[in-house]
Amino acid sequence: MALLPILHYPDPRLHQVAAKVDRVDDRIRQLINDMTESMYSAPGIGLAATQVNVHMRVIVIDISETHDQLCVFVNPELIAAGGEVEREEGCLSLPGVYEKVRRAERVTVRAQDADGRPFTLEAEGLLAVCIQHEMDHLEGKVFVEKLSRLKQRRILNRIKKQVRRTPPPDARRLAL
Ligand code: K1U
Ligand code: ZN
Repeated sequence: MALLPILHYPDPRLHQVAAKVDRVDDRIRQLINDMTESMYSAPGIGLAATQVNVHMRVIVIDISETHDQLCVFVNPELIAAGGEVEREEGCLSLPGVYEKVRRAERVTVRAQDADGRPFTLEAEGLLAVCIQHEMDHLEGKVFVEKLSRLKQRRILNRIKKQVRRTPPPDARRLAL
């Protein structure tokens, strides 16, 4: 298994729309394993392939504290959605940014598992929010793009300031 580097907003590669997976083979299973390890290590409760610069429709989610309830979604499709909730979200592509976002309260998703077997899942609460957040990534959408223009501009300015304050990796090595 390998830890995969996660793209950070506003990297334009986060806006690429992911392609359908034709066949769930060993290459996809390797990607699923690497994404799972990267998600747990970050730590996070979800990860979309887009975030590791692989533009295929693959998502991993585990909202448990014990890291033993992994859900794998290949080619996820939203087949039903209902209700409305506003909940604080984070994103591994925007470290340190947490904002409230409005989404459907309940979703029904059809997808394939790591063996290519189709399944349907009904979700609510944090799992439903996380599924929608990750499916947005596959469409090239990042959660802050659901916020007002003003909030987006403030977040972008904060990120730019952080980047200016952080020396490049080579300079960091020399400083050690
Ligand atoms: O897609 C991502 O960037 C992962 C993101 C998923 C997510 C979190 C909250 C609401 C919607 C979607 C994260 O995992 S951010 C980190 C996080 O929420 C967390 C990290 C450690 C423990 C518990 C939560
Ligand atoms: Zn995210």
